[in-house]
Amino acid sequence: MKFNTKTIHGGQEHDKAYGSVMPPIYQTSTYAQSTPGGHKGYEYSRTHNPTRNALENAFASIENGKYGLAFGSGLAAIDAIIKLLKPGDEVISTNDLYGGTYRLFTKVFEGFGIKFHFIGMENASNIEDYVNENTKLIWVETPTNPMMNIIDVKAASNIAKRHNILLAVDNTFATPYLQQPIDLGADIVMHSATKYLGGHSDVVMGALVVKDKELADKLYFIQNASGAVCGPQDSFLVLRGIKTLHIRMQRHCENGKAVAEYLASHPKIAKVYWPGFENHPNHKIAKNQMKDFGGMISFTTKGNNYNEAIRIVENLKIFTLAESLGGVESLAGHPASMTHASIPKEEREKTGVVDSLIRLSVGIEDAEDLIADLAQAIG
Ligand code: P1T
Repeated sequence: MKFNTKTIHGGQEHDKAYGSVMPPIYQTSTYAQSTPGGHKGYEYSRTHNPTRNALENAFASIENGKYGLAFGSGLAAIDAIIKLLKPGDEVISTNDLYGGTYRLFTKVFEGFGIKFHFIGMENASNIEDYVNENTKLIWVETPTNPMMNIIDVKAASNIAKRHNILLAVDNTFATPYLQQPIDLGADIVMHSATKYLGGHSDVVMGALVVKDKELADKLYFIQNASGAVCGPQDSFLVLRGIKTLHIRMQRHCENGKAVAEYLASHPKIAKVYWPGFENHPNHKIAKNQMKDFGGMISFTTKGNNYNEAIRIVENLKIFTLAESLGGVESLAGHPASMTHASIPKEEREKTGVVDSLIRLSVGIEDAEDLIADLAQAIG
């Protein structure tokens, strides 16, 4: 099955009871048993739920993995991965990443004795310098949030395999429409399904996909033991969202290109961060590992100050000033005070998250309207 067909049919079967084309929303916490242990495969909805399982099978299919797991948020999915580790273990992570991920790593898991190295991975060979006998996980986000750095997943995977370390890739910005990290050698693919997979800004959810049975069993154990699962209604919504992922992403990419090019030509704009530009430092790697360049863009103005950035995001009318991304509607954010506020100023400024940075999630409206909105807001 090719990708577009998988978004609609991957891992799906018609409901056995009445043939319903979409799985029913099994809004139940528990399942009748005829005798203790005598059940039809479902005991309790933290462990399994048929609607969630249908979604988990879809996750596995679109990411070319074998096993999918759905969680109550993207961070809950990341939390499950880090719970594979023990005190004393070390993680090598990208230094530019979602602020909430950084907060989870530093404010929660460092307290449990796990050590994190945040490093620039634009040159993936840098990873090797931080590997030691305690290194158990490499954490890659690509494109990174919000600087749109591109990390070579295959190169990271070669290092991981050489040292017997797990490689996890946060594929939230790219989605499997653009890149499939398991095919590039990743062990775990993670998503904030809140974003493009759901696609309609109406659900908070996380996803993991793996290929290896032993790793899947460990993660299923954590999913059930820690219990950060999503409900059946949300599972249904994300399953519905995935069915249009390919056509939404195609438009996100087209509009992203139009907006990025407009911003790059604007006399008041200083820098535009988008991997589709030939002068993006890792454009070649992006071209190799991604099918297109997506609809996420960050930029700074020549004025280079906080007040100007705030004025622009407040003036936007079609773009909504909001956290999150990946929905059909265009959103704008100010990372320094919103999504990345939990990263200390000195740390975030090192990676480029300065006070004048604005991040756009370009939606699937008419590009002309989006450009006109930016034009009036920038002034
Ligand atoms: O919000 P949640 O579903 O828990 O997912 C966290 C997360 C993980 N990884 C990446 C790359 C993300 O962008 C996010 C969430 N990000 C936002 C809310 C944001 O506006 O950037």
